Amino acid sequence: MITLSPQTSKAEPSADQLLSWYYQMSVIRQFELRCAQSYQQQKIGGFCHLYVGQEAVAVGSIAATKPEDYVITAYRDHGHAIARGMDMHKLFAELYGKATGCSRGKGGSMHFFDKEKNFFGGHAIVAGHVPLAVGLGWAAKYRKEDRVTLCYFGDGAINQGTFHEALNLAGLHKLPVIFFVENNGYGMGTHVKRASAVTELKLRTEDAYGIPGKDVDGMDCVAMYKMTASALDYCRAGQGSLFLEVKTYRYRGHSMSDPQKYRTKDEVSQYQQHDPIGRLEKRLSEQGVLDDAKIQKINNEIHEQVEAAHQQADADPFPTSDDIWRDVYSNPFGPYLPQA
Ligand SMILES: Cc1ncc(C[n+]2csc(CCOP(=O)(O)OP(=O)(O)O)c2C)c(N)n1
Ligand SMILES: [Mg+2]
Repeated sequence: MITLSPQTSKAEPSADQLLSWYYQMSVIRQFELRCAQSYQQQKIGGFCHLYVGQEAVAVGSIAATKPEDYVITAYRDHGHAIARGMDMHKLFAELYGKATGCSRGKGGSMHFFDKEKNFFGGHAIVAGHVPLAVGLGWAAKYRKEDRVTLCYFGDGAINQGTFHEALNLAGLHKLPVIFFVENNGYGMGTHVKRASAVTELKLRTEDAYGIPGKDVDGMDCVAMYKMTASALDYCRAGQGSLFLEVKTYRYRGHSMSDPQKYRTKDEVSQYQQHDPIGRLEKRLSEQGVLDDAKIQKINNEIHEQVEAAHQQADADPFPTSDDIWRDVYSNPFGPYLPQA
């Protein structure tokens, strides 16, 4: 029986914390809207999956981490990267294929990466990174380091074989990993009900792998923060892994070319009534922390930052043809490898 209660584990966040989360979610929203524009202007090549609507998931959960904790996610990775504190200029540069990009322009939208921030990507293959998260968890436990791995993936990932193999190992070895399934209702255009035999996703790991599951409102960054803080305590106490079903929703298409015939506009607008940014804006306005003028000022400031980062990236150079041979292999754990 685990004690994991988002209500009781942590003190209420302060007004400053809430304001900072409001700010971060708004940065992600504006970054994504600029991406949509840049994509239409053909500045971004390849796939591009926007995080609009899901901002509270990354912001609330990552706010509860320590810098030493590891973060790893799938291809819808812009929000997690920003919440982890990655530099927007380097992100735009990566999207535009520039040499100054966080992955030197060779990864693109789905492969953001920042070793300094312990952000381990950005992975394009559905559920392909879940075993990597287990590897990160194993490394932390083996080296007796106080690090928890936060691993994010979509509802489409949990029917993949790799997911089940990885969770079995995490459960068996009681690894310090929090698995977040960002259940936004759809894998591309297929509703969860048409893809999963058991649609209450939080139930799927306890009996199978000994990993308790909980659900959390992913449209509420405070709920995300509290649940994650509780889960981090659980992992840091050596109790093993947790599986969190995050109820969320994406407002935009799956990727940039999605006619969205699988859902109605009405469905989208119903979820938008619970918009994570709007909800927090209301709460902070009721507390007297925000008013119309402050909201306008914050949004203008963010707009300027996003535009400056985009313009800088736009003016940056592309990699040279010689760069194609660089960074093909790397050894990120150099000092830890056994000595010959
Ligand atoms: C192994 C694998 N199969 C298929 C794809 C194609 N694909 C890309 S995204 C996606 C849907 C995944 O949906 P979900 O996990 O719910 O994530 P979301 O897009 O909702 O964030 C699919 C099938 C892929 N990238 N990798
Ligand atoms: Mg999904």
